[in-house]
Amino acid sequence: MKDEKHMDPIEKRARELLKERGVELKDIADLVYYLQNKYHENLKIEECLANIERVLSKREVQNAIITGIELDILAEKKLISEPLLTTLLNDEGLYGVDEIIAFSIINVYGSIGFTNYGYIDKQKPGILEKINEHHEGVCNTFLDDIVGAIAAAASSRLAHRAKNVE
Ligand SMILES: [Ca+2]
Ligand SMILES: [Ca+2]
Repeated sequence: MKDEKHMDPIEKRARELLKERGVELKDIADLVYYLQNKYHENLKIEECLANIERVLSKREVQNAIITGIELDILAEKKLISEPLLTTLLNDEGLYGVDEIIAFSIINVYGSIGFTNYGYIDKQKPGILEKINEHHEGVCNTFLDDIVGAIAAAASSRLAHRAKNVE
C-alpha cells in the first residue's frame, strides 16, 4: 500500500470507498488468484496484490470506483429520484450502466479482461458472492461489477507481464 500522505485525493477516496463497502484488497487478490492460478505456476497472492495496486493507480479506474460506489450509497440513502431509485435498489436485470462503468476499468488493459470479467461475473466466487447477497436497504448494484472488473483488469495485467518475462 502506498504512503497515504502522498496519495492523490481521488485515489485515496476510491480506496476508502472500497473499504467502507466491505471490500479489502486481499478479497480482490483472491479473485485474481482464482482467475490466474491455473495459468501461472507458483502464483503468489502478493503478486496478485501488486497488480491490483497498479490497477488502482489509474485515474480512469479511480473515477469509475468513486462514481459507481457513490451511486450505490445515494440509492441506499434514497437520495436518487424515481424511477431510477427502484431500478438501482432492485438491481434490475435490464439495467446495464453498472456494467458500462465496469468496462471503463477493464478497458485500461485491453480486451483480454472482458473474458475474465464475464467468467467471474458468472461464477461469483468469494467476495462477489458476499456482495451479491440480498439485504434489505443495501445497494451494491455498482459495487459487484467494479470489484469484478478490478480483478479482471489485474488478471490481464498479470497475464500480459508474465508473457513478456518468458
Ligand atoms: Ca446490471
Ligand atoms: Ca451489478
